[in-house]
Amino acid sequence: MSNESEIFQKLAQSIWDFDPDAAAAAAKEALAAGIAPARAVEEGFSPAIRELGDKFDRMEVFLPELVMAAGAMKAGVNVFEEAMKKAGGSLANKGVVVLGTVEGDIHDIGKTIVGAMLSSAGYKVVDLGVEISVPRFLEAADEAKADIIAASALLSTTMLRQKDLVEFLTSRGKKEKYIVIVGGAPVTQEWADKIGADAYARDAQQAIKVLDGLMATRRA
Ligand code: B1M
Repeated sequence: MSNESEIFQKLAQSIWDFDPDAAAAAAKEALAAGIAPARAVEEGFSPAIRELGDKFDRMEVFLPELVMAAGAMKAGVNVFEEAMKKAGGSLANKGVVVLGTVEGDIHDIGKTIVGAMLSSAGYKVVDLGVEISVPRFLEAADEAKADIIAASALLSTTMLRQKDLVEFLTSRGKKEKYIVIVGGAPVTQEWADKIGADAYARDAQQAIKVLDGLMATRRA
């Protein structure tokens, strides 16, 4: 069996090769080697896709390559998602999360990882998908009797929808009813504070930590 650094290398290489089968195989190898999905994503897949994102920025690769790389990453993330769902199935329900990527934004890989990690940590996650309008977040949260609304944004333009979400909840008198957490590559703690969100997380692991803390306070 390969050692950890060889597995991280295989995870990254599958993204650079735009190869979904290799990504799924490397993800299975990581699980079999006992590497936590969060580490495999953060140290294997993510640096490779971010490097491609930087090359895209410098016009060294173009949208088709980014789409193919994302396809490979999604195949690998699906393997982790399944494993994490199984792990979370037997845990106590820590709370209900309604999760989505905001309107105008189709980036869903990070959002899916956050959802899978929250499930594996014992939250019930209702993943609405991408391009979720502000009213839809609230409608789904009311329907699911959610505790938490989680909004992901990957574009500096669509971050503004997170602000709209908080304003909408306030205008409907629902701001205190839900914990609002925001995240995504351009999002910062400063931004979360500025728009009045209850929480910010830079990655899935931190989302669990922050939400565990807020839920404990809420239930105390
Ligand atoms: Co897009 N894209 N993209 N893209 N893309 C970025 C975001 C970009 C930074 C690339 C670049 O130029 N360097 C840039 C945004 C620039 C900006 O706004 N400042 C960009 C652009 C410009 C675009 C398009 C506009 C390109 C075009 O069409 N000309 C277009 C937008 C389409 C749209 O949404 N309307 C576009 C399209 C695409 C693809 C379809 C090709 C593909 C997405 C496929 C998919 O998701 N199904 C794609 C990809 C893959 C990327 C990059 C390369 C990688 C994103 C990713 O999956 N990262 C990205 C570059 C980058 O981010 N550096 C880029 C891996 C993932 C695990 O990390 O998503 O950050 P991330 O999630 C993390 C954390 O952020 C956090 O936890 C996750 C796990 O650790 N997190 C949360 C995420 N959500 C959270 C929510 C939380 C808490 C934490 O609580 C609610």
